[in-house]
Parts: sequence; structure tokens; C-alpha cells
Amino acid sequence: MKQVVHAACPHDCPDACGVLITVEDGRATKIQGDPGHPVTRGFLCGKVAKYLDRVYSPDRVLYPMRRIAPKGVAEKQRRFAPGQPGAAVPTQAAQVWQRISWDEALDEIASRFRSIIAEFGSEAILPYSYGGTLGALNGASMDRRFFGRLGTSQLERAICSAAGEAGLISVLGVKLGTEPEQFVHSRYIIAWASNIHGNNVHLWPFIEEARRNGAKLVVIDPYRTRTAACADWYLPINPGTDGALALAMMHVIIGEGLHDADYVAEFTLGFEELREKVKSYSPERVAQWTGIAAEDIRKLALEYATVRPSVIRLNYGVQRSDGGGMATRAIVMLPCIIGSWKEVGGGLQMSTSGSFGLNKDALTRPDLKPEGLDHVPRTVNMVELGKALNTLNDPPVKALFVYNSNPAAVCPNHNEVVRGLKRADLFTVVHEQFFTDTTDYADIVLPATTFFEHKDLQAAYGHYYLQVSDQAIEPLGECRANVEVFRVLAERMGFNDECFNESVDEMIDGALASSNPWLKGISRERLEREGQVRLNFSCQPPVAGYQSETPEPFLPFAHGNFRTPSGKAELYSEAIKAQGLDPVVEFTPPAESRHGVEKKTFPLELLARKADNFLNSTFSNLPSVQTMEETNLLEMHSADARRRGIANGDTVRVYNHRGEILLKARVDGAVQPGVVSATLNWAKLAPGFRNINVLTSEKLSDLGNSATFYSVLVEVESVKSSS
Ligand SMILES: Nc1nc2c(c(=O)[nH]1)N[C@H]1C(S)=C(S)[C@@H](COP(=O)(O)OP(=O)(O)OC[C@H]3O[C@@H](n4cnc5c(=O)[nH]c(N)nc54)[C@H](O)[C@@H]3O)O[C@H]1N2
Ligand SMILES: Nc1nc2c(c(=O)[nH]1)N[C@H]1C(S)=C(S)[C@@H](COP(=O)(O)OP(=O)(O)OC[C@H]3O[C@@H](n4cnc5c(=O)[nH]c(N)nc54)[C@H](O)[C@@H]3O)O[C@H]1N2
Ligand code: SF4
Ligand SMILES: [Mo]
Repeated sequence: MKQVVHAACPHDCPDACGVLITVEDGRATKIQGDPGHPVTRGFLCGKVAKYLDRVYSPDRVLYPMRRIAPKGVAEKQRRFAPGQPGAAVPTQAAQVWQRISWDEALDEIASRFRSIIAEFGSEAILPYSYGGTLGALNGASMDRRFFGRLGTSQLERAICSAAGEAGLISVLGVKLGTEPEQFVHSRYIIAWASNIHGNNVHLWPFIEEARRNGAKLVVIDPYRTRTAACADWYLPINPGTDGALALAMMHVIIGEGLHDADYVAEFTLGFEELREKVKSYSPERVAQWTGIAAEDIRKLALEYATVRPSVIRLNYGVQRSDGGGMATRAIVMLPCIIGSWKEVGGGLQMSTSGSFGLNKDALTRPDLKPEGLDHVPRTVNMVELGKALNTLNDPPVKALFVYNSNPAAVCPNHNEVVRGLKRADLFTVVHEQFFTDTTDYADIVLPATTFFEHKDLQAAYGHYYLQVSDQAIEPLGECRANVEVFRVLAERMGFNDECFNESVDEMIDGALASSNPWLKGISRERLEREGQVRLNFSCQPPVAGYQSETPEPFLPFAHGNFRTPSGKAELYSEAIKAQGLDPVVEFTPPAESRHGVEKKTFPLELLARKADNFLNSTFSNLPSVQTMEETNLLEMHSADARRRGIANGDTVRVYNHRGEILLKARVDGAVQPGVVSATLNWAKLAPGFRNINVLTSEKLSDLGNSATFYSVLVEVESVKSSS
């Protein structure tokens, strides 16, 4: 029998694609983008187009496993050749793992948890999860109920976007932005720290259409991405200096009287303070930090303010830096002062996720608590996992439960993370699809389903369509979805709260039962029928003069409606002031940068970037995806290479006070002098079984306690020449 199932890609990606899976006799035989999804438009990115290879990979974890060897990397099983696609050699060999039944696994977990709680208290258990799936249920529902009821330490999930979100919310009060479909109406598009070809490819066709209509594309990125290579104007910027650039743009715009005085007067707060603040950020002064010439800064500001509609696609690269929150805040002020929120094809998009307003309390049940716990459990920042595992006391972390994440690859300060994970007294459970870097340190590995094998509800952070993702095939082997694992664990721990019995459909219904007016008329049944449904913006004021068959564009802030305390776009923020920061906005160079306080430690700024064809560390072990991505490279400028006697193809040692890694030099013009770049990979597929995060730091950003992956200083030296 042949059928086509509608699913939604749950990976941590703004596009949240609609997916059609063809199933024949119970086996998935084809995957394609849903042509009916207005943003997916029938195509998938390269990695998910090969998803059958992932689902049916011989390397999947299919059964619960118990470790019978010491924790860590089984060196003999690893191979590495610099610059070659790494052969996936998972440590699932018989001498490392013993297959056990689910009953044995659950019994062992429950009994270890009980004895740890008895001796150290429930906070000695730390859940650890992030973006494996962004499905509303398998991302955050039964797991939160379980850990809340158990009273474990709470996890501050700040590894990705928290600084930018805090910056965005400080101005707008909510995570909303320009919808991708509107980019076709833009005349001036700034891709700001936005690797659209790599990370947000479904925006690209809209930009191409706009360019066919005469729009100009400007890219601001220290790395010459494929997007930058296609741009009309590429502005390489020094890492971590975007806040200064935005301040200088406002200096020019306000100085020239090009701001929208009516919009500013009616819908913003603190314009006079901002006008004062930007006076000291002249293009000439800012040029020395950003590396962008003063006349280019001036030109950018003038064009942005006058070629209309102009739109900014701001992505998260800016905010992976010490001052990332403030930099985001400064950039988000730009559409507010030029009033481009009023225009179809204007405004700014960083995230659209604030629109869905699913009933998160119904999903996560923050009211659940263990009997007798008299305080709110402590919070551990996931960025500081190394520190938590090695230094936390009172109580120490004695058990770690990892799901939806691969911290041994993605966490900063990798060496410290590994030191912690190696602790013999740490009981680690990892629920995974593959034998990752993190399972190398697990006591128990539990097999997880892929999105083909479970049902979920899918929101998005790059568009406004909600989807139900249907289950296409039966779980492989003994795989279980996150929801089901925490359901049975709750039972094993003796929790008889009704919520642990809720069915997946009941949970979806609960998530949709929300006071958000934009969910009006959107039921599970309708989502199942239609696949994807645009949020119901019918209660928004009409867009003046809009005539078209297509739905009326969504202009969230055309008439103000900011969700800040003042109801205005806050160019001055009491909330920011309360954090001890400048209530308007300020710029300080990142500590680890050429102008920062630690500039003398190491000379080169490292961008520890994402790979265009992986998704963070996901996909990096799949041979068919490896062929699309060259890994373990250090890209550098010829001036820096020459000075160090490094030739293209040489093996180089990249190091700082946190660690070192061997990579293959690529001298190709992707970065400016003073900057080097390398991408994330599984540690066990890299030389020495370490990845780029040996160099990154646990330092937190100014707002949101986020990670600072892109503020890192290193030195590079040649090890030996390649043949
Ligand atoms: N193919 C692919 N797609 C992905 C991912 C992936 O790993 N691979 N990851 C997913 C995830 S988790 C996320 S959060 C999103 C993130 O997607 P993006 O928000 O696009 O994030 P990044 O790739 O971190 O950074 C974007 C760009 O910012 C640049 N950049 C770095 N530092 C600076 C700076 O100081 N200033 C400026 N102007 N630019 C800078 C980087 O070189 C990069 O090209 O993508 C998602 N999609
Ligand atoms: N150097 C450097 N480090 C970075 C970044 C960077 O740009 N540079 N980016 C950072 C960012 S933005 C982010 S978001 C983080 C991402 O950090 P993570 O969210 O940990 O990302 P992934 O590496 O994609 O690992 C997700 C894991 O979840 C598993 N998984 C997928 N679906 C499921 C499921 O349904 N159930 C279970 N149990 N597991 C599942 C996958 O197999 C995969 O191994 O990495 C951060 N680390
Ligand atoms: S990873 Fe992103 S672009 Fe690729 S299929 Fe999933 S949602 Fe679409
Ligand atoms: Mo992320």
C-alpha cells in the first residue's frame, strides 16, 4: 500500500518546512518539500532531502544499551584524515555496549534516581536538552512535567538565541517580525549576520524575486558566505562590532533628519535619549572597530533610510558575542526610527515565534512539584555545563539526563565538558537517535524516534504557519519518542498525576487551547486536514490599499502595538536599566577581540561557525551528507597565513588557553585579515577527537546569559606541510 503523509521538519531551523513522506508497505520511500506550503514551496534543504539515509541509517540507536566499558572515546575505533569526510565509526561495538530491555533500562534509571535523591536531593539530577526537535510536544512537554514533578535542577536553555531574544524583546516586547513572503515587496534587503543560503534557504526565493524587481541585497557578515558571494554589496565586518555599526547608522539617519518623525513621536519611547546617545558614534569613530570605511557606513545608512521599503533579516550570528544583546537592541531600533514597520516589505525579521502563543503551561505544567519541596529548584545554565559538572556543590550534579542535544559536541569549552562527563560517579542517560559524542560518556543510551516515527505539533521561528506533523512509519527497532519516554519514566517513579496519561492528540488540543486570538479557528482536525494553516490575523487592522488574492500581509507594528511595558518601541528601557546596563544602548568591544580587554592574549579572532550542510552537530555523521560538506578546515586570510609560514592544505594547530585542535588550512579569501573560521563537527570525527568547541568559552553575553561562540581569540601555527 502506498500513501503520502504530511509531516513538518522539526529541526532547529527557521524554515519549519512542510514535508511529504511517501510510505510504501510501511517503509518510507520518498521525501519531498510540500508544494502547498507557501514558504517551503516544494523544496527541502540538501540535508533533509537525504533524510531517508538518516532514518534508515545502519548507525541508528535501535535498542536500550548499557555501557560495559570505561567512559570516553574508544580510540582504536576512530579514524581521521584531515580534510577528508570523516568515516562515521560509532562506538556501538559489542565491547562497549550491552543491549538491555526497556524494563531493565527504566528500572536502572529509576533506582539510580531514587538513591541519588535520597542521598543528595532531587536537585542533584540535571536534565539537558535543546534543539534536537522543535516539535511542541517532543521539544518541551512530558519532559518538563516529569522533571518538574521530580524537582530536579532546572536548565536555563540559553545556548542559542537568548541574548538576541532579550535584545529584540527589549525594544519590541515580543518576538515578531516581517513575514518571508513580504520580502518580494522589499527594495532594499539587509542580510545582517544571516547566512540565508546555509541556514534559512527558504527565504532565498523571495529575495531573488525582489531582486528581479530591482531590489538590492546587502550582506553584513565577517565570513564571506554563499549569500555574501551572491550579494549586490558585501560588507565584511569585524566580529562583535555590529552594535557600533547600527549606532553609526542611526547617527547618520537622525543627523540627516531621515527618521520618520511621526512614527517616532507616536510609537516610540526615548527618542531624545537615543538622539543624544548616537551623537558620539560617528562613522569615522565606528570605522576603526568595524573595519567598514566611514563612507560605506554613511552610504549604507542613507540607502537603508531612503530606498523603500527596506527590510532587515537579522539572524543570530550577531548575538553570539559578549555584547550580543545590546547589538541586537541597536539593530532592532533601526526599523523603529525609520518607520518601516508601516510598509509591506519593510520592518525586520529575527524571529516570528512569539506569534504562535501555544498554551505552554498546558504542555509543560509548571505547577507540578514534588511533595514537600519548599523552594524553587536551582537553575543551571546549559552554556556552563563544564563548570556545573566539575564545580557545582550543594548538591553536586550526580545524574545527567540528555535528550534533544549533543553537549559533548555543541557546548563551549569542550575540554571542561568532557572532564565532567568522564566522572565515574556521574550517572548519565542519553536518549538519542545516534551514537553521538555525548553517548560516548553515557551509562545508559535510550533509542529515540525520528520525526517520521512520531506525531507532533510544529510552530516556526521564520514564518507564520502552524502544522501538524503526522507519524509516517512505525518506530524502528525499539525506539520511543521523547513524550513516551518521560511518560513511562513518570510511571516508574510512581507519579500518578493524570497528566502523565494524556494522549498525544489530547496534548496537541491542550496546546491549541490558548487565549491567543491568532489561533482562533485553528483546531487539530483542521491542521490534520490542511497540513499547514496560516495564523489567523483577521483581527489585525486592514492594510491600507492592499488588493490581492493572497492573504493580507501581516504588519505587526504598523500601528504601534508593541508589547513592551510602555506599549511603545522602547529606545529607552527601564528593564535594561534595572540590569545595570545603559537604558538606551551602548557598545563595548567583546573582551576576546582585537579591541577588547583581552586583546593581548591571542592575536586572531575565531568564528566557530555552523556548517552549511549540517545542523549544528546533527547530520555530521551521515556519509551522504558528509559528501556535501568539507569538514575540519581552518579558513584564514593569506596575510595571516604568510606571516606564519602556512600554505593552503597545511595541517595547523589552532590553540588558546582553553585547548587546541588540528585542522587543515584553507587560504581562500572567506575571511578578512585577523579573522579565522572553522565549523562545528562531531568531536569523534575530528583529529584528536576534539572539535572546535575546545577553543570557545563559557563566557555569557550581556543580556540573556547566552553563549559567546563568536567572541574567541586564538593563535595558529603550522604543524607540517601536506604532501
Ligand atoms: N545548514 C544549517 N542550518 C542551520 C543550522 C546549522 O547548523 N546549519 N543551525 C540552526 C540554528 S540552531 C540556528 S540558531 C540558526 C542560526 O542561523 P543564523 O542566525 O544564520 O546563525 P549563525 O550561522 O550562527 O550566524 C549567521 C552568520 O553570522 C555570521 N557572524 C558571526 N559573527 C558575526 C558578527 O559578529 N557580526 C555579523 N554581522 N555576523 C556574524 C556568521 O559568519 C554567519 O554566517 O540556523 C539554523 N539552521
Ligand atoms: N562552536 C559552535 N557551537 C555551537 C554553535 C555554533 O554556531 N558554533 N551553535 C549553537 C547553537 S545556535 C545551538 S542551537 C546548539 C545546538 O545544540 P543541540 O540542540 O545539542 O544540537 P544538535 O547538535 O543538533 O544535537 C541535537 C541532538 O538531538 C538528537 N535528536 C533529534 N531529534 C531527537 C528526538 O526526537 N529525541 C531525542 N531524544 N533526540 C533527538 C539528534 O540526533 C542530535 O544528536 O549548538 C550550539 N553550539
Ligand atoms: S532543516 Fe530547515 S530548510 Fe531543511 S527541511 Fe528542515 S526546516 Fe526545511
Ligand atoms: Mo541555535
